[in-house]
Amino acid sequence: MKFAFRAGLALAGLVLAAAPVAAKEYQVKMLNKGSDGSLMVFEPAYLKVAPGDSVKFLATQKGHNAESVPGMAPGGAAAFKGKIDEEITVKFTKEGLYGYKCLPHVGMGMVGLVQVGKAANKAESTAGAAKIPGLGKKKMAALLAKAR
Ligand SMILES: [Cu+2]
Repeated sequence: MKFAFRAGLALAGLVLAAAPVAAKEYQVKMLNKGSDGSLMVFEPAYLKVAPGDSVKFLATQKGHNAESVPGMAPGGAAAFKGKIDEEITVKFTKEGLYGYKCLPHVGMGMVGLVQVGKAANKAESTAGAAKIPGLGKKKMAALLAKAR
């Protein structure tokens, strides 16, 4: 019995070791106040992930959503749009940059950027970011500067 259990564990270990690199799930908090004191933020606002990874947007504080910024995604990637206070998980399969925003607070700078693999669509994303209103535009430009 004991031996069978150990053998089972060893087998499970082998299966895990043989599997391809497992896709990861990252978390982004939607906050009224970030850890640096700035108001209305996604944290972390910039994330670099691998194709196949997911990001879960957590309604850590109330009154926010996460949705794609038009023009800020690689060609063929589906747009996403969470409702207010809705926790959505987005799986990113196509390489490139994905800009997103909180609809009520985009003008206050509540934007974020996910880089999936290489930043191949940086020029297009920069054009899309230029149409973001208010402080969101400035914040997104700073996030895009991290993408290379
Ligand atoms: Cu918000």
